[in-house]
Amino acid sequence: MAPLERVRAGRKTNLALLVVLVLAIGTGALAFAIGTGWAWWALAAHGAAGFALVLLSPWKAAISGRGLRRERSGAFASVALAVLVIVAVASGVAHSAGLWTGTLAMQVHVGSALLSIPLIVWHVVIRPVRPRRTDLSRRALIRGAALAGGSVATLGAMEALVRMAGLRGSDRRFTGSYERGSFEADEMPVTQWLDDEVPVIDASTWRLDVRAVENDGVASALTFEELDAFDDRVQATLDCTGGWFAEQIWSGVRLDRLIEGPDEEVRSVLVVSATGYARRFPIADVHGLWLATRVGEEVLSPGHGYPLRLVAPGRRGFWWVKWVERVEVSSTPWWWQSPFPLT
Ligand SMILES: Nc1nc2c(c(=O)[nH]1)N[C@H]1C(S)=C(S)[C@@H](COP(=O)(O)O)O[C@H]1N2
Ligand SMILES: [Mo]
Repeated sequence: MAPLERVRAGRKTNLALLVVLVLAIGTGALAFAIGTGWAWWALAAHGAAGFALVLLSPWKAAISGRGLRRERSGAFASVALAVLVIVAVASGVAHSAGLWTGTLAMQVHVGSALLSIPLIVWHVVIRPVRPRRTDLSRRALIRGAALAGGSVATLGAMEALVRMAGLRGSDRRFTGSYERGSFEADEMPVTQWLDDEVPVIDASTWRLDVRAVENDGVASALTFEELDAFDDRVQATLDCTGGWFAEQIWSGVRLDRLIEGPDEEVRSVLVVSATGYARRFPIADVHGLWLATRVGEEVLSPGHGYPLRLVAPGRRGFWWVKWVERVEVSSTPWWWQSPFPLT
């Protein structure tokens, strides 16, 4: 290739890489956010984006090799970015194939991806890829389609290989999670989103603070015995973004029994843990949320949320607030919160 053509080909590869990286991170976040069957589509797109990175890597390696030989500034950060992307893709493939199924695999996968974000931004700032109108030319679009097709085909080939080799990867839920401890709560992992510690709570003095009317200073306080007496049951799957799931029979009280006929101003219900961890839900969801005192007939263990935890069927694990001490209705819309918890 003539030098000028090489530069052009390099520019297109870089642009494609940037688009694919944004897609990979976006679909990954989406797969975490969705707890229903739709998660499968996000996960499939995520897998395809990962393989698109692999397919583009020989071209990128050639471009980077030329760049590194010129010893431009920022080489260290560029290499760090490359390493992070390789770690993210490798851990993702290892987890989905079933070669590395622990929560550590997902922590490494997500951790490296998150660390790569500031480096991607930095890389785009100091080596900008300027899009041109020809980037949307027929030829470019055909190449893009070829890359997408190749990525989906590679993903399909990997799935087939995993099945043929009898690896655990073929035995996953639509979210990509592996089964652990269904109907055996003791076998189910204890997981915290980030840095919460299991609190020691004395249920005899503990009260659930219910604020069923907005700005109601006079809250009702329910004891453990009162809540445990309801015995509303639900069979539901706790599916942690750390990559495991467990189905259990939970019992406690359905939330609409504590919050009945909320007025029109009320838009959401906030569920708050003794640790400060909290999630906000659309008010209509109270008919499908449970505050559980028990799992599989047994009182919850401290790690699993004793004395009271939220059960939120169809939502990923981070919505299932443990050690609940307050539920509060409010006129704030449910989406007025960070999409993922920050503690
Ligand atoms: N208070 C509090 N509740 C929490 C968390 C947390 O960090 N703090 N982690 C959530 C996450 S990410 C998951 S997957 C489930 C795990 O529940 P388990 O430990 O009972 O398996 O609890 C959820 N509830
Ligand atoms: Mo989780």
